[in-house]
Amino acid sequence: MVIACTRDCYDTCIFDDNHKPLTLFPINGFTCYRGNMDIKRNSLNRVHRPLVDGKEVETQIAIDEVVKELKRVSPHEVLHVDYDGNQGLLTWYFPARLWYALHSATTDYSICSAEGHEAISRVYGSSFGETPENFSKYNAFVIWGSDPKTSFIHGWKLMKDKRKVVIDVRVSQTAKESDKLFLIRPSSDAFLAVGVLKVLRDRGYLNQGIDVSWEIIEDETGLRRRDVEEMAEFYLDMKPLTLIGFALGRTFQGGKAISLISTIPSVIGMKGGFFYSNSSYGIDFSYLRGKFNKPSRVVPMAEVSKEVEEGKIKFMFVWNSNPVHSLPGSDKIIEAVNEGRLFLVVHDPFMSETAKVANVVIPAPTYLEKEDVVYSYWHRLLVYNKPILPPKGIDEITLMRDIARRMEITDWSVWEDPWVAVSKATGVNVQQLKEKGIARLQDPPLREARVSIPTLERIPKGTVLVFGSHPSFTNSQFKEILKMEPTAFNNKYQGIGYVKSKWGKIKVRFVKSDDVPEGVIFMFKNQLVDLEGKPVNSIVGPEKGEMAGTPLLNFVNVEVEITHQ
Ligand SMILES: Nc1nc2c(c(=O)[nH]1)N[C@H]1C(S)=C(S)[C@@H](COP(=O)(O)OP(=O)(O)OC[C@H]3O[C@@H](n4cnc5c(=O)[nH]c(N)nc54)[C@H](O)[C@@H]3O)O[C@H]1N2
Ligand SMILES: Nc1nc2c(c(=O)[nH]1)N[C@H]1C(S)=C(S)[C@@H](COP(=O)(O)OP(=O)(O)OC[C@H]3O[C@@H](n4cnc5c(=O)[nH]c(N)nc54)[C@H](O)[C@@H]3O)O[C@H]1N2
Ligand code: SF4
Ligand SMILES: [Mo]
Repeated sequence: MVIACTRDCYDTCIFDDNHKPLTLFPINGFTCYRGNMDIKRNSLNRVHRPLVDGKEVETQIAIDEVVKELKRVSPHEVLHVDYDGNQGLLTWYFPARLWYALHSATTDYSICSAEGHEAISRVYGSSFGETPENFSKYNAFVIWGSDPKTSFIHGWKLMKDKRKVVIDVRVSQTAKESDKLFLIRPSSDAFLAVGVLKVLRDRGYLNQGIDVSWEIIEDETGLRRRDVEEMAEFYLDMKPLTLIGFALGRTFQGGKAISLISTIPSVIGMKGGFFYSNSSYGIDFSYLRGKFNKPSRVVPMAEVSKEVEEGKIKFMFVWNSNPVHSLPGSDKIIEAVNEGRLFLVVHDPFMSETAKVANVVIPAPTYLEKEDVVYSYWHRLLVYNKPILPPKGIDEITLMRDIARRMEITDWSVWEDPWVAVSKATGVNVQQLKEKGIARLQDPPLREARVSIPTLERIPKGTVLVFGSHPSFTNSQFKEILKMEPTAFNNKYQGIGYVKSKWGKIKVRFVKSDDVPEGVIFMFKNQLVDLEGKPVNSIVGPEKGEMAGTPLLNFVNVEVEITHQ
């Protein structure tokens, strides 16, 4: 028997029934701090009983409350917010069928990787890149807007002892253990990529006009022409694999940057040569979610809080996500609940920041407590999870069907056998998967790139707040094991004070660090509650990417005010 970690993570570690990581490639017998602490964490900070207005009630009473409120509003005023708290097909995807059958509003699922999927698909027709097996074939890597030493430990392991060049806006852990860092200004990646392509064009690899001058490239990136030439030469000499980080999709002009970066390997004649996320092939997620039932409308994740404030959303059902922590402008969600303008329901195993303010909280089992099928966005192994601990709470599908029954939803998709749905969506024989525990998904055929150089916009000037992963958390998860103060790393200020944007201000501790250049403030994306308990994302606006609407989380223009040392 095996069990896969369901956290939003490249690696999707697979464990045996003693919770030891398998020696199978690419898990290779090791895991992270969170993997090691999972069993301990499982009993901490749990939602033990359903809560209505903070009071413990029987499950049926909580569901009655949900249904009563749901009947009061129109489908277009109902929004389901679900993301990757658990990467199980039966936890995240299949339960969405209720909300599609109800024709409620849906989000655009853009918060994390959507911008890059779209950007690479515009070049290659798909965003699928190199598999872990192929990582091993490369002798050099370009790590662009990514911190794999922190966020992708098994990928990082495969890069060990290889030549590594990093492009980042601060000195990350990855940069410290690589051969070279090109430290650039926030969101200037598209200009750097165009610079590299300009060198390649001058050397005969590309036959296209590029009308961006060296003065502009140097001004925007903060690099010299010679640095850009050095990078192009690294590409030509080493034919590296480019790891394109999700962080880039959350920058200003991030979609264009990712399209351009993904083009470079093909311009120098490589087949493949990049990796972003491999979730785009082999699983029909739309079918699993029941997207054939049309939602009444799609709300960009960047604008959820804005729509809540405008009164367009009156009922929000959250599972597998912690929007008060993770969505832009999320202080508006808290305000609306407190003022009775929004009815908020949260289904979560843990008392998340969103659960703390919700009208109704329903406890969910963790991945250690339920059956599921788990995939990875890096490797191609599909895993059948069998519970290894007794269940707590009510699982997603049972909850969805309980609500469906009371809403008199007869749509077949809600009542389809989930195992039949999994087999249709993956092409995998479920019986065999259950027996063997692991199946391998097919890889898609290689695709040719369509190279085109877009017109770039100059980057608005100012100090920029950017975010990155912390090794001991996954997004908002794991705070029960490790506590950390919200900290703004920067090269000037020390003490307590405010980070201010045009959307508001947050109180944090400032820590001076040589790893962060002037013009940049760096925070871990796992500490998104300020010193006064307010969401850090209060200062993030509704601006979004032009290709897939990903919020510009890594391009928040800010000012600093120190109040005391
Ligand atoms: N330990 C751990 N692992 C995780 C996660 C976690 O929370 N903790 N989260 C998972 C999830 S949800 C995701 S999306 C991935 C994210 O993993 P990554 O793609 O690695 O993204 P981040 O960690 O957000 O940021 C990576 C780097 O991008 C840099 N950066 C920020 N802005 C810019 C820019 O404009 N240009 C360039 N070139 N660099 C920039 C940051 O300084 C940071 O060092 O990791 C996953 N893995
Ligand atoms: N400012 C800023 N904001 C960001 C980012 C940033 O870099 N900066 N990063 C963004 C990124 S990359 C991402 S991916 C998003 C992530 O944003 P979210 O989707 O909000 O991710 P988490 O914070 O991990 O919240 C997941 C929730 O799911 C719950 N959960 C876990 N397992 C289960 C389960 O089996 N069932 C149910 N019902 N619930 C479960 C967890 O307890 C947790 O409360 O945040 C984004 N927000
Ligand atoms: S969080 Fe990532 S590295 Fe850690 S156990 Fe889970 S899949 Fe493995
Ligand atoms: Mo993410």
